[in-house]
Amino acid sequence: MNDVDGQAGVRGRYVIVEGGEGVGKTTQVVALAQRLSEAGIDCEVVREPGGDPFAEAGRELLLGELERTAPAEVLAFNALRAQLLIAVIEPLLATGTWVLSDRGRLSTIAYQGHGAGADLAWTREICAMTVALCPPDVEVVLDLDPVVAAERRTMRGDDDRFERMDLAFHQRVAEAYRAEAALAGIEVVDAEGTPAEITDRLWRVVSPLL
Ligand code: T5A
Repeated sequence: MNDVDGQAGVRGRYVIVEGGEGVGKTTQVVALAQRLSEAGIDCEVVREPGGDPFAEAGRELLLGELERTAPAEVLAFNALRAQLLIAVIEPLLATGTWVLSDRGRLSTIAYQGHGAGADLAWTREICAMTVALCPPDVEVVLDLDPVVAAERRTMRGDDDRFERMDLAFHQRVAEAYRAEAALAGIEVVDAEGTPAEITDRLWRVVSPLL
């Protein structure tokens, strides 16, 4: 479906906030949702992996400790993404609701491709095929030194299997986000500062969609 559906009215926008562990994605999608609501926009926050009962059950499996190969992880994250896109996001957009997503395909490319060593070209292709089911209007990457991000997470203290990976893994992931963003022309936003300062930076990227 295109931007405007003559019968259902204006289509909602699909915004993805990306970045490594603890950079502030969850904090920021909630803050952006509040700003959009204040601007009179209906919006919903979703997360990957997750979003409906099937995808939330898959999230438990993927964030759990069972051994798996990197290619299996690529396919599993994309299976849950397809569920979220078709069962949750597309219907919301069709009714004019905006969707703010905590993570998307760049997470698979950064974590499973650059981080865990799945073949990059293959991983990008699988992700591209999945995303084609319902492409985002904008993706934005929050960039923060993994050491600072780890301090934020330590203060919170509930790490999952990916968060427990060593600093070298998180450095690879952070560099991967910068590299992939540069390749795809995706905006990278500095995630140092107060939450309100970061929301202002993100708003400059998101508000042109209004
Ligand atoms: N994954 C996911 C893959 O490997 N491949 C994939 O394809 C996908 C989709 C998901 C995991 O799955 C992996 C990656 C992940 O490991 P998750 O819990 O959804 O896990 O994602 P996380 O990134 O781990 O979520 P976090 O909650 O750890 O990080 P956020 O959302 O970036 O950060 P947030 O907002 O929760 O903030 C973290 C802490 O910092 C504080 C917050 O209050 C919180 O305590 N904070 C700040 N402190 C100081 N200054 C600021 N500006 C702050 N902003 C937030």
